[in-house]
Amino acid sequence: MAQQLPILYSFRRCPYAMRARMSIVRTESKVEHREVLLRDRPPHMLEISPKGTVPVLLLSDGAVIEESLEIMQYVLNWELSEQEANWVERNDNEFKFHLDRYKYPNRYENVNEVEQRSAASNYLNDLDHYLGQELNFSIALSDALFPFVRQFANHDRNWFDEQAWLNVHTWLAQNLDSDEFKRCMKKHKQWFDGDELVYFP
Ligand SMILES: N[C@@H](CCC(=O)N[C@@H](CS)C(=O)NCC(=O)O)C(=O)O
Repeated sequence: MAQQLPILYSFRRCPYAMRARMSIVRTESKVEHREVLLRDRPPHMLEISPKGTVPVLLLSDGAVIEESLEIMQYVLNWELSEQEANWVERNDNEFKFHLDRYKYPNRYENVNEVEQRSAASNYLNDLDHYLGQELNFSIALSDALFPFVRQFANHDRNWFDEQAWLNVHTWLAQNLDSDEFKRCMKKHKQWFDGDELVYFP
């Protein structure tokens, strides 16, 4: 039987998976949802995407999209402007690099948590400035970035709240309070082959 809906392999707390799910919520599209635990990834997911990261979207025609940004682009039919591409690039590389080291300094050698937080803050200073002046900040770009800023904020919420990033605070709060984000964060049980189909959102 032909596969009816695209299948999304996802992990609730993964910021890359969140951005992909946000694009699905925004467009009112629907997928078959398979919740993955990273330590116990389903063989079928590894078969279609051996690199083993989430999210992965398997389309009805058998095509596999295994990069979160490409899933967003596909779902939203989104062509990034040069400026948008620059922000995603900074987020996924520079900011994510420092975010990981800020959250888990013990996983790396010679890493100081406070230095990493300060390096990550360069990005947030610039983002705050950009949010303050850029009226054309697209929802797509916003969704591509905020799950990562959420992670940073949650690591030490008191410290984050004390920082003078007024635009970032407002922007993040609006996203976290949104109905779309609540739908995006719907809880699912770990998926096993043979389970009854589960849909998202
Ligand atoms: N470049 C990938 C990165 C995805 C990614 O690293 N996801 C994490 C979870 S948040 C993961 O699957 N990690 C497992 C691993 O790296 O083996 C994307 O944008 O989709």
